[in-house]
Amino acid sequence: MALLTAAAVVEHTFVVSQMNMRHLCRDTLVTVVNGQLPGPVIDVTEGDSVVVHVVNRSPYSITIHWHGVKQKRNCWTDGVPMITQCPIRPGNNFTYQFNVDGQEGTLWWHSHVAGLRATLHGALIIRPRQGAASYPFRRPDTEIPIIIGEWWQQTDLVQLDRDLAGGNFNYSPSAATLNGKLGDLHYGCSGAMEEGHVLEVEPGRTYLLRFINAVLVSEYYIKIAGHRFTVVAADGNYVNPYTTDTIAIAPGQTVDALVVADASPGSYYMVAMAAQPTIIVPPFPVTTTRGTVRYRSAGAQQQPLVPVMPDTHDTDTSFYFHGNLTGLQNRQPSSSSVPTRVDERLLVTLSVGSMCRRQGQSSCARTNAETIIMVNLNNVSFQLPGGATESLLEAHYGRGLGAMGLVTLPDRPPVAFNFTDPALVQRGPREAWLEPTTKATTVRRFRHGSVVEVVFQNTAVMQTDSNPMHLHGHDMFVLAQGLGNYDQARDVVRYNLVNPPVRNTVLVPSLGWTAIRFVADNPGVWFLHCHYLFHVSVGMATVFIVEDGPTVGTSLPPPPANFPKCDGSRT
Ligand SMILES: *[C@@H]1O[C@H](CO)[C@@H](O)[C@H](O)[C@H]1NC(C)=O
Ligand SMILES: *[C@@H]1O[C@H](CO)[C@@H](O)[C@H](O)[C@H]1NC(C)=O
Ligand SMILES: *[C@@H]1O[C@H](CO)[C@@H](O)[C@H](O)[C@H]1NC(C)=O
Ligand SMILES: *[C@@H]1O[C@H](CO)[C@@H](O)[C@H](O)[C@H]1NC(C)=O
Ligand SMILES: [Cu+2]
Repeated sequence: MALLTAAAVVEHTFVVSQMNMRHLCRDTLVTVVNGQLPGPVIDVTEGDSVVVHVVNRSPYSITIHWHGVKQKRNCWTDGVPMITQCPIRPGNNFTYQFNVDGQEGTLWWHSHVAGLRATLHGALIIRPRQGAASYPFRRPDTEIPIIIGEWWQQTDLVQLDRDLAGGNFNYSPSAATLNGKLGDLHYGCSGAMEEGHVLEVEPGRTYLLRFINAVLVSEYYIKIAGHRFTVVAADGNYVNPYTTDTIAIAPGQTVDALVVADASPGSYYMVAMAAQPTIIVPPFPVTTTRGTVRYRSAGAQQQPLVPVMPDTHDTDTSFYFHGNLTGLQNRQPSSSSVPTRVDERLLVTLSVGSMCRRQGQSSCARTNAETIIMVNLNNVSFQLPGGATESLLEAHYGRGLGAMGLVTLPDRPPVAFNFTDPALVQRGPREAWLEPTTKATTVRRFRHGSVVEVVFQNTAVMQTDSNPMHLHGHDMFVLAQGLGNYDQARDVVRYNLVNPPVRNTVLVPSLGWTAIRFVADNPGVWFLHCHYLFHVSVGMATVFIVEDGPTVGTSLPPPPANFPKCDGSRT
């Protein structure tokens, strides 16, 4: 025993409270951890245990989700309200305790309650146990997390979620941010520009930038004038080095990239710009933020060089960025090859439909006053079980899920239509032509150890959105992506079964599809959802239940002490 390197226990206290922050010359009440935005960085080494005491001094019930942490046999600390736990009520506290075994790279943490993750988030960095010299790429001189965020001053972010669920989509962020800074494209008070994020560099040095997209609503493109990125990891999994001048990153995703300070000493803007689908309903402002990469030796007065950004509606840049990533084999701490046997195959459409506003009414006038727009998976829009007194996970582990009124997620769309036919993207009175959809608490059960293949198929119903789909508790092999309708006979030969990238959030391209595989070997109740708030709030989600295996070591242990109790209210 004494020969083993002792793994550390890394302990944090997160006090969640509200405070005023001033941007765009206006005070806005925000909910933050320890008075910081972004919140504290959790910096650990592979194999460590993490203990976070969350003390809730905000007026909201909250949970914290450790995004990308696999939580092996520890679904209890996954932090999804009413799915894995009852939320922590105002004035209460709960201690999350988990290990980071077999994972390295950039992950993050965020609140999983409504829109609060816009301000309740931070980086979670897992370093290799053998130190930075063991990175499978040139050792960086400096490492910097860079969180792309959004500044919302229009609304209470919990109310925003209720408004979305009620059919009011007329909200948008006021600005984008880099590490909480809006940058000099925005005015603060008395004509002064907002402060931007500054990265000071020394000529010739190498920087590892750990990008995290923590926004609620958009993919982003990132560029630094005069510099190139070498992408070395994504979602906490190494990739074969890929050199590009533009990074594409969707909400929920992380990208680690090396930047060498090899330009002539000066100042260069780092720009993050929202990438939008070609047709977006309702229209949405493009948020752009910029910071500066400044060489220490350069004169301070110099006007920074501006990068040429892709067009906002250029979806190809995102498609090619994702298509060019390949996984670095034999390096993940728990490296595994793609399973070739498939036990379960699902084709899941990500689409839009409508429902009568009045509960229980099956038909109604197709007008905004009477119908409401919902998004769905295979034509079922997800809702949490009503009036539950415990989370799905507690019910699953305890008295069973029988009373929860669950419905099985269909394995295929009920109606095969020409999913990506652009004729389905219509303008005008939207409700009038949307097909009805239904709401239910959908789940799909998997036997322990099953190999699951899911093809996510976007549709052209109403819009041309991409969808970043995030699976909790498991990483996914991203086998292939394509445009148009998925066709198994044609597309299966394009699968990368050799070195696919491994991610926890896969981007399903605009008017296209993405095929993934994962091994359902982590017992528990795992949320699968789109990472756009405007989609997850109106039903683009489901739950994957992974059953216990045959042994104690493959089963979920009992819940931790002091697990929060429900008070009957939703959140
Ligand atoms: C956490 O809650 C317990 C039980 O209510 C209480 O005794 C304790 O003081 C609280 N801790 C903090 C740091 O608020
Ligand atoms: C990789 O990127 C290049 C340049 O953008 C593009 O032409 C190519 O099709 C991409 N490859 C894949 C497999 O997406
Ligand atoms: C689907 O729609 C596209 C675009 O209109 C069309 O080119 C294609 O032939 C259609 N496919 C089928 C199977 O009808
Ligand atoms: C979705 O389900 C509703 C209600 O069962 C049905 O009327 C509608 O035609 C379905 N639409 C699609 C695209 O499957
Ligand atoms: Cu979505």
